[in-house]
Amino acid sequence: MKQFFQRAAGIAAAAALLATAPLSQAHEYKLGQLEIGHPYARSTVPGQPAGGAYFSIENKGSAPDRLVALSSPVAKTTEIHTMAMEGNLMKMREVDGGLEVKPGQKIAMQPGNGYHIMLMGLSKPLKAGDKVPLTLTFEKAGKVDVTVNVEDAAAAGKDDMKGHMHH
Ligand SMILES: [Cu+2]
Repeated sequence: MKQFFQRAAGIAAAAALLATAPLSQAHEYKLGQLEIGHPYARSTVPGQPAGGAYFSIENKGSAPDRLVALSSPVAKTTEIHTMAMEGNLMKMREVDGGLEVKPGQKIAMQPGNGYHIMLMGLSKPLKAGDKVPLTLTFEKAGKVDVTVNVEDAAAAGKDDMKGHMHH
């Protein structure tokens, strides 16, 4: 697994420079005091082992919560990743212990920087227009099922798509 991330890191660096948010119809989900906004994933090409998924989490409550697990039938494993500068390289790594959302905080995942969800071991390519089920588990609020809209990665820039090819 370590090797996998090291190989991915260099490619991910290029993606960071080219990120733009795709335009599409918004959809959102509520779970207690949490709001999950517009889950979407980037389309992948055949043979691509992993894809990125993104959404926003807003905590409207007065206590922190934590996204601790995710699962999807299209991926063998699903991880929360963060991208950060290490020296002069942008690297992605798994977030240890889940992703905390503080009261009043809104975390907006996006391609190229900050957090994203990595769908690893895809059973088939994600095609633009596909709808993919994803289950989010929060430490306190529990589980919520959302629908991830697959959007055309090429529409946001070819180089950005390459950034998530992971090989
Ligand atoms: Cu990743």
